[in-house]
Amino acid sequence: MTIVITFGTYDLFHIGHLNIIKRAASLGDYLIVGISTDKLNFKKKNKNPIINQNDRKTIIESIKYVDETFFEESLEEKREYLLKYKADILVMGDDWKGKFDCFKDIVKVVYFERTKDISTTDLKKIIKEN
Ligand code: C2G
Repeated sequence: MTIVITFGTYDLFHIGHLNIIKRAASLGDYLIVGISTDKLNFKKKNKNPIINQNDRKTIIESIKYVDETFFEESLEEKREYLLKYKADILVMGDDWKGKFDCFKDIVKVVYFERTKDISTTDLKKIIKEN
């Protein structure tokens, strides 16, 4: 069985998020998604997500391509998560290109091209302007 793992915040869930989840699932038999906690998100981006971590997790675990989810508490623990969940493939969008190459000793690392013309940041801007 090939286990695929991917990570993200998935705030204001949109088609770019769905596309990468679907593509990640297509690489293996079992897809695990690590959801950034609100605290980790604040650390990464200096702001809180609009949707809280429990709701973001509930949304992700309801997607038919997703088999399991967990909270990603810290970026520094990525190696531990990969080992704990026995991942074979790590998938991320290419905004993270190269950043996870250090895990190539334990998993295959795949960066997919981001879906164009959509992001949580853009959505927030559009909502604000309307
Ligand atoms: N994504 C995408 N296309 C978009 C927007 C996002 O392919 N238009 C991908 C990102 O590249 C990422 C995933 O969707 O792989 C989740 O994106 P974010 O929620 O922005 O994730 P991020 O906050 O970058 O968290 O440990 C890694 C981090 O937790 C990733």
